Amino acid sequence: MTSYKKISRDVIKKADILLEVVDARFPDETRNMEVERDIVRAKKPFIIVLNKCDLVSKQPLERTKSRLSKIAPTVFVSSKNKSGTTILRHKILETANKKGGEILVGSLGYPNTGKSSVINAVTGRHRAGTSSISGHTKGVQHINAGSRIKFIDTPGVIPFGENDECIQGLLAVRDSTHLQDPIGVAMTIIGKICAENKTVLESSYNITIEEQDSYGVLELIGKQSNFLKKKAEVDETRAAVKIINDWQNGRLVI
Ligand SMILES: Nc1nc2c(ncn2[C@@H]2O[C@H](COP(=O)(O)OP(=O)(O)OP(=O)(O)O)[C@@H](O)[C@H]2O)c(=O)[nH]1
Ligand SMILES: [Mg+2]
Repeated sequence: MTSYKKISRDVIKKADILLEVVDARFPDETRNMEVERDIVRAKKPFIIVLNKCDLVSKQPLERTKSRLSKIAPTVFVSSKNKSGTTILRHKILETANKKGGEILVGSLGYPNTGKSSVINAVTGRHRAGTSSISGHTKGVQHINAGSRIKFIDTPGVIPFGENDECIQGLLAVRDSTHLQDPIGVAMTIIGKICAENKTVLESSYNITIEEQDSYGVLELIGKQSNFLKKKAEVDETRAAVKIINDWQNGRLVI
């Protein structure tokens, strides 16, 4: 068995309840069916934690929450703003459904989704190490959160597939300089934002979006930013890098 599967299955076996920590901006891509299947197979309850909810506005967040609640109890949290943490604490106590004794809570998810930050936010202390550079948590770590709750922090054990460069870009696991196809990643970001609320892009880049597709919007942003190559052609790569950096640094709130 690969080591990630071993860590993940060990944690599932040990824990009374699991948190699947996903990025609230793209929850579907950061959920992992295999992990969810393993949890269900082990007959353990789990909660989907939509973290980084400070980067998503209320309406889409509520929509995602009610959609995912059909799969498992879902809460949204901003570890950054420490919001949603009391609700999560209550949800853990309620979902674990354990009378008395300690509740061991395992946290699982892709690298950089904020697994350690969620634990710190609920604990109220910086006990789990965090970093903007993915792969920060190296081993499994136990953290006491008081009132019966004890967390198991894990490294981002879910591996990316061969074609997951885009998710790695969205999760800031790879920065714009380490992406083979920054234009593709930027177009995905544009597509996601336009599907929810194109005014975010219009006000951030001072543009007006009419009928353009994602590539057209990218060109518009490049033009407006004055990113030009020779013969006054738009430098799409430079525009893509700017958008990816803004997304990765939390400057684009959906
Ligand atoms: N805007 C925002 N950023 C967050 C939030 N939670 C975590 N982050 C950022 O996301 C990055 C990763 O956070 P970590 O808690 O280290 O993530 P992790 O999942 O434990 O990462 P690994 O241990 O490396 O797999 C850091 O730059 C955090 O500051 C949040 O609620 N909002
Ligand atoms: Mg971590």
